Amino acid sequence: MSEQTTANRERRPSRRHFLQTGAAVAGGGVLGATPGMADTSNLPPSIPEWMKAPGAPMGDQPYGTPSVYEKGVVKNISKTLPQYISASGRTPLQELDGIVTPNGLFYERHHGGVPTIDPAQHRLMLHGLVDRPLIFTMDDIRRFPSQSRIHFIECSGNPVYTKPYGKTASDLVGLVSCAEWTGVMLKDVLNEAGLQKEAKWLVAEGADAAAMTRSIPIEKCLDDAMLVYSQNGERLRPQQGYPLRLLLPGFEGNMNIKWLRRLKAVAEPAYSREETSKYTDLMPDGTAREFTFYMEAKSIILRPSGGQKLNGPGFHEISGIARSGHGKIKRVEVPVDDGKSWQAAQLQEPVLTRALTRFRVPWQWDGNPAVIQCRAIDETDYVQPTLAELLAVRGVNHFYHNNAIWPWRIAANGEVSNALA
Ligand SMILES: Nc1nc2c(c(=O)[nH]1)N[C@H]1C(S)=C(S)[C@@H](COP(=O)(O)O)O[C@H]1N2
Ligand SMILES: [Mo]
Repeated sequence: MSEQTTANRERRPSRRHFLQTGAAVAGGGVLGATPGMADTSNLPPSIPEWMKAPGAPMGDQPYGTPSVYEKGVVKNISKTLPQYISASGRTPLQELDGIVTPNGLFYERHHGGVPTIDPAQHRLMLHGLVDRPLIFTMDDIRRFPSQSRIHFIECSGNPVYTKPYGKTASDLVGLVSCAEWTGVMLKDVLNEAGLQKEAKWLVAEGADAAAMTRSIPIEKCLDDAMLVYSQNGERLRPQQGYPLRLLLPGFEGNMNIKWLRRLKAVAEPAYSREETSKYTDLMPDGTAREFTFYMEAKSIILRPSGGQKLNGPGFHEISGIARSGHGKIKRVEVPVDDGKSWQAAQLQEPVLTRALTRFRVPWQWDGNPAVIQCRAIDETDYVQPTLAELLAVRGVNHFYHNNAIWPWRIAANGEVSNALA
């Protein structure tokens, strides 16, 4: 936190101050009184302290930050990985609303750290089976017609099958985020170079120390693949691939090459490390499933979810997110009648292709221990499976591509925990 924001915070009365002042007030019938908050001087009918003097001057924060009361809403960063070799930071999904992930909370996954790239010195090289090999500056890229589209990106290890599963939704499936991306259609750039008919794949390479390299089928490159330079209206964050990233809507996160420096048109895939030793799945018959491009339909309840606590029986809204690499979400369902049938949740508009979709279900909790869960159905009519169903097909050596239904257990005291942990 900068010195300016620290100073700014100290000018304001802290929340802890309120929480520490004196004994709990009896909330009885006082509209708006917060249980446990002794100081009621800022509550109706009083004029709150923050109305009695002008607020902080605007110049303090030329780039805004969230309220000081929201400073706990941050990325969930793994302490166990060697950060400069392999690092991940998860989106605090259960703290967010809607479908767009704020840029500061977009999940991160790096294999060689985050490079600091001067956009003036960055180039994209396009070569191989093309009529005219080309090298583009960032200005050259920005001269192509632009497009803005909302899409999710998700790591295919979200969650992996083998690790102990986390406590919160973020621990479990925080390696997914969604943004409005702006850039250019890859097909327009390929047309400029003149793709030869033998070109069946593009090998994409990142300008990080990992030189992340993946082979992309040409059909995807000529469909909705983009070269993006902006994320939710501003330039990409360094963590998301500044100044240029390959966006492959619906494909596993790993193929969305960040810090994109090279595209080579080829006849055969490169069989790089990331598509052989990694990001393939060992099947029960001993063969490895390779090139699992699309992320299958998936959903998770975020409210209530692991680590949260219901403050008593009665009405609670169940809310969560769903997505499918194959297109739009058609339905999200929650079980009713003790699991004998499923009921459709309300989908929040807009329901976009290969984007997060928010769903809601009104729910009455009777105060007894309960299990809540949801399943997504996409426009191809694929139904999100249970973990048992997935394991039956894929065996115990599978690692990536886990899109199982994830139930939460609610205890009689309202505490929510991971029902499969
Ligand atoms: N150049 C490069 N691109 C990369 C990676 C990387 O380490 N280097 N990580 C990949 C992986 S495994 C994922 S899941 C996504 C993560 O994107 P994000 O950090 O913007 O969330 O980027 C992919 N692209
Ligand atoms: Mo990933």
